[in-house]
Amino acid sequence: MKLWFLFFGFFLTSAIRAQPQPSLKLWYTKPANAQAAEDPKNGWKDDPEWLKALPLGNGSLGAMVYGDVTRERIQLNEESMWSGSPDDNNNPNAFAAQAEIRKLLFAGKYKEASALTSQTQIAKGEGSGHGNGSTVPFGSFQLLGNLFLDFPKNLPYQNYQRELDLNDAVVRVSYTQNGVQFKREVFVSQPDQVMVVHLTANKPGQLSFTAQLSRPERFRTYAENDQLLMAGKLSNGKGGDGLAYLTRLKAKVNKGSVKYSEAGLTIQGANEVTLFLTASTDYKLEYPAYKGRNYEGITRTNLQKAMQKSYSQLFGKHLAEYQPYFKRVSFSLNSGEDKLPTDERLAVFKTNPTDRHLYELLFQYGRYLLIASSRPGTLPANLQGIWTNKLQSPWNGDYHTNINIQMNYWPAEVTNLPEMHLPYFDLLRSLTKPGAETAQIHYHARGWVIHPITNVWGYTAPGEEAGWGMHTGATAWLCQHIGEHYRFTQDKVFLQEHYPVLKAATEFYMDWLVVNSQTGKLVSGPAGSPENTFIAPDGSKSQISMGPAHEQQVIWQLFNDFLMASKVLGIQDDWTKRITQAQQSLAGPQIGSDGRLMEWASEFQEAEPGHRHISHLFALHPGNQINLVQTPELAAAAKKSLDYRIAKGGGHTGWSAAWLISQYARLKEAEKAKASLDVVVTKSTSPNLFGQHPPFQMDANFGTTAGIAEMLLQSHVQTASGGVLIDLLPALPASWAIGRVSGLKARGGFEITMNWQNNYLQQAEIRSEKGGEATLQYGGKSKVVSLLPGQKQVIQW
Ligand code: FUC
Repeated sequence: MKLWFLFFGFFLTSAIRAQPQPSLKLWYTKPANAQAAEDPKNGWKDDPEWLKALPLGNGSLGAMVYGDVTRERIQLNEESMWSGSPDDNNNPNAFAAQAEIRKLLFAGKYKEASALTSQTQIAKGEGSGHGNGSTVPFGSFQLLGNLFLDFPKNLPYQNYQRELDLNDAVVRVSYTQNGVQFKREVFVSQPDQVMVVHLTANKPGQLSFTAQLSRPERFRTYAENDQLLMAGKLSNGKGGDGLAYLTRLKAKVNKGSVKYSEAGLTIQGANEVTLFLTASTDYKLEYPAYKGRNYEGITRTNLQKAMQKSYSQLFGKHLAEYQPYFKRVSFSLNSGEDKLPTDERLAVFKTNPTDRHLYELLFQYGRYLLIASSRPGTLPANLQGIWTNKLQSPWNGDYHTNINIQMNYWPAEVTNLPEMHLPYFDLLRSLTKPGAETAQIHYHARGWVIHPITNVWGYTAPGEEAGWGMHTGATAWLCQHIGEHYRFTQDKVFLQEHYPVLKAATEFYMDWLVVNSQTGKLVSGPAGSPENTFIAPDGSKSQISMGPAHEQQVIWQLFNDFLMASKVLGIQDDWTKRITQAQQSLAGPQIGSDGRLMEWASEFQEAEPGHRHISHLFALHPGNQINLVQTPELAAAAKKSLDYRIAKGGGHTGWSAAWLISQYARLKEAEKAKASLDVVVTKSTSPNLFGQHPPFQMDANFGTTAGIAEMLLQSHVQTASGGVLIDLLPALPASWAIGRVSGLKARGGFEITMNWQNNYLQQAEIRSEKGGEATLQYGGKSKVVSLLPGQKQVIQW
């Protein structure tokens, strides 16, 4: 057994022993083919070359850089490029049928109950258009367009390399052609709200090209005041125009000439060129109009201001804003030098999954992508982050609230990016008003409600099909993030501001829950267990029941978090008493006759035993109602459920496999967590390391980063006295024998840095943001640490 050293009273300022930092580049020796045809109308079919292009973003402006030599293509995105418009989807006939549906369900008449639910509970109108909503009011997230740079010389080239460096968020392309070395650097600046493309050559006068802006539909380009503009209006889904957008492009050259015309911007014989691109729409996240941003003025001012700065000034400001976020966390598995291009690495991994560098890279890539798609003040990251090359993105590139948007934000707190979480809360708050209308009309209930999908237009009605559309648990699940943001940051002002959102959610569920007269327990329903189907005793296949485990668990968590928030804010009143009672009366998790955690209130046969959702395991992760310390029997039942799901083919989509990493990590099943991680890498990762459902879906990236963090650090369990229990390296697989991670966050406002050798923790540094006590745990030993604000302590294990 190792010796147990604890140094108290030493507040070391020196960092824990450093290890070489892994290179954090995605790099390739071939371009993505910018000439390949793509199908912008079909989101369900990925375009293979697009999945080789490299993503950049500042939360609102996104770019996919192909790095092709003769024709560069930078595919452009803007976060609010949404077709559609606000719509009334609330169904006034819903409420009248609910009592009857419940009666039928309690009587075991699932067939009749499902039929009546389908008839009466679904959205009015076209809902999401079955995930193809670009031409209906729901709308779709769409590409902004393309910036093409056409170079006249189609000559052979050598020494080609392109890379995305996560350390500075720059895409670099370099090659030699005809004895001249060419370089391109592209980044999207947050402080200057501009995309910058910098082109150089090592001989004078070598840069000549034409730049064009285009889009598959609804655009015109024109030259004005020495700018190239692309403008248009998207479809509002009701036969008219919706959002208006504008893109501006301007060049600065060293020597040579620039000419602007309708056809494009032409550069002749320059030594060095810097292109500046700004873009915006008139979208505003403001119910009920969602319009009114001065997009013309914003794009003009941003462009003018950026043009006044030198390239190095712009780059310096970009770095000064980006790096403090990114560099908060480092992660090394001692992987050695990075000598293999990323796509080749990935190909090797598929047959020999031992490449530790890919884990390092994927972990940091998820953090990078979150910074690039979700900065303070922007819309939150959608199903595709902010990157789509489609007019019709799969599932409309929307916000799915039955796992997907939540998974996007799982890495935010633990990997020390709480600011990137803020757009999620902006969206959440904006949904409470339309959600209150839905609660009133559908359920005659107080508070607010949302179902499994939403968009930028305040969609809160159920889906257009009852099976997947009756996810009344989404409100509670979304609200879990309020509790988590507070637990990690200890930010009371934030908690105060979001308390009304939590409280209104509890009001909804208090009106929605009913007593099951057979058990006396409170149950939710009619409701689905996200998107799973059972075979009812009457032989019918159904998704609707009373009290599915998932709903019971998310409501338990909401009540739990509401009571935690009330306590922190010093609120104890009649309502907190009622919620305390209601939480105790909720039907709780049950173990079936085969030892598995039950997904529905009765032991139904599953129509799809390997279903991708594991909604009934919410309580294990991301919730904390079930855990190894306080509820070991339920945790064992959850493990059986997980193992069974996988044995039957579960975890087959990117996000689903990624969720399993965290689930197994919470069970301290290190090798199984790693096996799920390996599934994500081998089956659900594109050459540019974008996650795959398939098609491309970014939650797998975010879920992977969160899963790796969960393997390294956990803090979801409370000690008997209500304090924070911090588990160090709770699920470290054998092959990760040496490593170091710095800057991870634990609940309670702590920051942790650790290194390990021979699979054994060497040192852990704990730093407290706001002061407090935590119990650290590793290798069967635990130690209580008490720190003042800003204080840190190093512990040798
Ligand atoms: C969820 C999943 C699907 C898909 C969609 C966007 O509802 O069931 O697999 O990821 O969202």
